[in-house]
Amino acid sequence: MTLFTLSDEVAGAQNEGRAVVALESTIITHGMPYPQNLETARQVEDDVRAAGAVPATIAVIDGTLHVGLSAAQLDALARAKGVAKLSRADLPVCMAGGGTGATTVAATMIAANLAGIEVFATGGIGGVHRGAETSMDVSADLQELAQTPVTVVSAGPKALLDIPLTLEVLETLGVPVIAFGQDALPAFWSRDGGLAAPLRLDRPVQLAKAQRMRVALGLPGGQLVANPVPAPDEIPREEIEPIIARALTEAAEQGIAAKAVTPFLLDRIFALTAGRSLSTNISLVRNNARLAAAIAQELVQLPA
Ligand code: PSU
Repeated sequence: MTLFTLSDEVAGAQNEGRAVVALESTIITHGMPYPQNLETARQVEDDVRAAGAVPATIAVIDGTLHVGLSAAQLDALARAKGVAKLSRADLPVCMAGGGTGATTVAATMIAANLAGIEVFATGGIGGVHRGAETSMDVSADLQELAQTPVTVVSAGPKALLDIPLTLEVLETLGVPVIAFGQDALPAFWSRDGGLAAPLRLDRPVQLAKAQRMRVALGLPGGQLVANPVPAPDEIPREEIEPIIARALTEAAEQGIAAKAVTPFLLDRIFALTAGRSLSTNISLVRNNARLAAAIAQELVQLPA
């Protein structure tokens, strides 16, 4: 059974032993409004190419798991309404039923690993939501990091989560959380989330070697890289925190639950910051794509 389809560009890169970076699609369908979602998706792919690697945006279209989308497929996905959000549990059901869906961090890691892609760039990962002690809302992204050997380059856990609890769960699961180039753990829109990062590395080659060592030791799972958003584009923690608090109150009042929480909060924070949160989100995703491309280039030079 053919499980996935490679785009020509990705297939060509793999044949030639060139660096490939996986990209997710939930950020396109649920993380940003149209048309900025499409512009960003194209821009991020171009950033990966400009940094010397090949982008593989991942999504399920009419039941087929695509690793690398054509320009027309990317366009259609960005314009589509009501696209499913696929995590580990939903991916096989969507594919078996011939459906269309965007992949979250968890599902993108699964697809990347199947296709032999070791590094993946996103914005922020899902984690332990605030109030999880009663809602039990913990993203499947955390479990995936514990079992699938892909390096995920993020700007840290999304600031709307309970970051201390997210770190605790990642520690329990044995997932390395590595700040890139600084001691503080970045938190998505802010360079300093107010906590020290458990680990720090300063060069892409160190990140590439750390993942290979993990595999060599027989340890399952990947690693989470937390790459701070470029300073000119950040929203400092003191500024974003009251806005997050307000969006969370609105979500609770309106009974928003489960998979709808993150898209609802991102949308409200966009409105409450008059669009600034989106500019920051775009900047950090592009920054992560560039770092992921640098790691991918180191990986192709390391012995397998
Ligand atoms: N990064 C962003 N925007 C997003 C996401 C990541 O900048 O929308 C998506 C990712 O796909 C991640 C998902 O897996 O949000 C987490 O959703 P949840 O909190 O429902 O697990």
